[in-house]
Parts: sequence; C-alpha cells; structure tokens
Amino acid sequence: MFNKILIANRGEIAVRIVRACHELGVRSVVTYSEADRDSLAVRLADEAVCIGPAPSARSYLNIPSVISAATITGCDALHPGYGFLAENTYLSEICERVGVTFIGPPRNVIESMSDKATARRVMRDAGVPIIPGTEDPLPNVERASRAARDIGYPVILKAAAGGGGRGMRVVRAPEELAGAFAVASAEADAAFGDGRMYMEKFLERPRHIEVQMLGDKHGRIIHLGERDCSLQRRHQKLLEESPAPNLSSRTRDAIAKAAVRGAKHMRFHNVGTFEFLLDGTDRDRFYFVEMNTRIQVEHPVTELVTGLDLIKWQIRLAAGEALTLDQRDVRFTGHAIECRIIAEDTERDFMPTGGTVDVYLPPGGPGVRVDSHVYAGYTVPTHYDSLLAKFLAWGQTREEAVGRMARALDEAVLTGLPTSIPFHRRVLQDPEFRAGEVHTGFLESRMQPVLAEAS
Ligand code: MV4
Repeated sequence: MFNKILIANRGEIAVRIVRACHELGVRSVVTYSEADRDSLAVRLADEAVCIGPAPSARSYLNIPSVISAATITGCDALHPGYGFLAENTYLSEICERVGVTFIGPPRNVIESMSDKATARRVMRDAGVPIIPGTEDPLPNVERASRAARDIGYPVILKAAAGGGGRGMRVVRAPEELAGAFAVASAEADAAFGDGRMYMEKFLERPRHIEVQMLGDKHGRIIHLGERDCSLQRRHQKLLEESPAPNLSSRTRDAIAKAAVRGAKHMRFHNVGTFEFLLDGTDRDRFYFVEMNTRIQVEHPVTELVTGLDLIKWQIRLAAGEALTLDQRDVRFTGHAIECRIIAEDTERDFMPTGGTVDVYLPPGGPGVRVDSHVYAGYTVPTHYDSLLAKFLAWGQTREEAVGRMARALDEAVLTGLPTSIPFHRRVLQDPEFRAGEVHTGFLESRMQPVLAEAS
C-alpha cells in the first residue's frame, strides 16, 4: 500500500478521497488554489500545499505545480479525482518518470479512449456493439455526404477529440450537411486543436446507461452494474440512479457482459466506466459510445447498491493489490439515487450563482448519504464547477429510494445562495419520473415548461 497520496483536486471529491485515505491508514496531502484556502479538504487532509492562484489553468491544471507538490511532500501516489487532470496522459507519464503512481487506468487505455473514433474502433474489434457510422475520421465534405447517405439521415457529427457532448452536431437533411461539417470541424479545431470528425446514425431520445468497472493489475476484471444517467441538461448530469429502471434483466446482463468484454480486450485495470446509449425506440438495443477512464461524480450510487467503497478499491488496485472478489461475490441490493445539488439558479436558466452559505443543515436519517465540502459560512468560488453537494438515497425498492430522496430534499436547509433543490423536488414529483420513464430529452421536454411558467 502507498505511504502518502497527493490529492490533485478540490471540492467534494477531494474530501471523499481524504476520507478513503484515512480509512486505509494512508497519509493524505491535498493541493489547493488561493481560492480554496479555507476548504474542507484542506482542513481534513494531513497536509495541504498551495499550488497557485484561483484560475484552474494556473493551479489545478498546472502540471509542474502539481508534480512539485507531490515530490516536495514525499508522496508515492497521486489521485487526480475527476475533471481537471484526471484523464491527462502527460501527467500520468510525468508521474511515472518521478516515481509517483498515477491512480488511474493504464496509459494506453486513457489514450485510446480519449480519441472517440479510436475508442469506437477498439470496441468494434472487441465485439462490443457500436452505433452504425464511420470507422475513420472524415477527410472532407464529399466523404461525409457519402457516409450520411449510406448511414441514413438523421446523422450526428462528432469530434474525435470531443466527448461528454462537446463538439457534436445533428444533421437531419442532406442540404444541412456541408455547413454543419464545416462549422463543427472548425469548432472542434478551435476547442481541441483537432478538427477530425466522424459520423454516427443519430438516435432520438436515447437513454444513457453506464457500467462501472473494476480491474486489477493481474488481469481480473469485474463490473459493478449499471447507472442510469439520462437526466442531464446541456450534458450536465443532474440525477443518477442504479439499477436502471425499466430495463429487462436480459438487456442489463448483456450490457454488463459487453463492458467486461471491452475491458478485457484492452487489458484494462483500475476504475472506469463504459457509457452506452439505449435506443429510445427499441429498449433492448444498446451501443457503446464512450469510456471514462476515471472515478466519476456519480460513483456513490454504485457504492450504495454494492456496499463496496470504490475509492478505497481504486487506491488498492493502483497499489497492485488483487481483487479479492469475484463477479459472483458482487451482490446488488436495493435501489440508489443521487441528486447533484448545484449552486445554480434553476428558475433563471441555471445561471451559476456565487455566494456564501448562510445556514447549512444536510438531510439525514435512514438510507440517506451526503457527500459535500460545504459548511455554514463557506464561500463558493466562481472559478470552478457549481457542485455543492451530492444527496444520495437508498431504499429496498426504487419507490422507497425516491421517497427517501424526496424527504431528504424537503429536510435540507442550504441558504445564502440559490440551489437546485427546488428543481430536484419537482423532478421527483413528476409522474413519468416516478414511473421510471427517463431518457435524455426528459429535462428539456418535461421540466423546461415548468421553468418557463415559474419565470
Ligand atoms: C449520441 C446521441 C444520439 N445519437 N449519439 C452526448 C454525450 C456523449 N457521451 C454522447 N452523446 C450523445 N450521443 C448518437 N449517435 C445523443 C447524445 C446525447 C446525449 C447522450 C447522453 C446523455 C445526454 C445526451 C443529451 C444529448 C445528446
């Protein structure tokens, strides 16, 4: 096991990793920017190192500062959390050079999954279903038109260097293609320094289902079931749950098996997630879209239904320990839901709101868990993402979990700045949500009209 871990992140995930370190008996060093001097992670970690001013480019994304923090404090491992440098192969390479273990999947996996066109090819070769589309990046508009004719409209253009919804454009008719291709490619070039585009058949209102994977350095790979993350707004997830509602056990098993096949093909280890889209019109059809080679925000949903500590496992696996559990040792119990409580004014088009927390009274009681870095008097910096807290609810059934989450949202007091709590309460009251009828168009189609009335 490691001696001392550098936590190269902030907010709730830095707190979560500090807690895992404490439970493992590993010393923790958290990095912080000048804006996070008074953070909970700084208070809870054994040591803290300032790595620069508030803007992330000069602190949390500054690789030389992060590496120096690790070496100066004598860390033998680095946990990148999510976002920031979590999927940065350059950081993982530098770590290796200076003898610090990067807590994440092997570099070849991060690299091949970061190029979405390569990821598609790798998964196709592994026998994992992919959405009908092009295998190689499209060199020009002519090839794009021909591909679209073959695939059949509507199609979607995606940036090879994109991901998470960035650099995508839906094309519904041939006359829109040339313009869309030029603009999308130019945007991708500006955003990622890489304008390469590929194309897929466009699925209407798909469901987003992802499978949690664990793998050790000795070749054992298991899955920890799926999460439904369909409730998103502009590619920001707002509510996740496990198991996915209204999914046949046959399809659930098939998706998990496909993910295991994909992971074995790549000799994957550590933690990661396979993201699949389920066809909105045919529930039993699923396709691989992306792989995330990091721990994700929504990992506690899986922790609640499996009883496993994913961060502790992630650290043990990076340290070379073997998975001590088999696939059949993984037991799924009950249902879990996560609401991402964000500092955004959901009544005003989700405008980010800074401010200072006045009263903070987190929910509690049976089946409720809160992961947060917030405390009364905490000032939310405007430089980073808007996540304040993750409220989680577990129940024997989905109905019980939904009921507990509704209670948690009613109990919670977080004043001083607008939050998404009222929005989440409305989602939980929605009859279609209650029936488990979720898809990626849900928030825009069912929650937006409510917002329009409210404003
Ligand atoms: C798609 C799609 C429809 N058809 N691909 C967005 C994020 C990225 N992981 C994949 N995304 C999509 N890819 C095809 N061929 C629709 C989306 C999509 C989406 C996916 C998951 C969750 C929310 C979404 C919202 C809009 C679009």
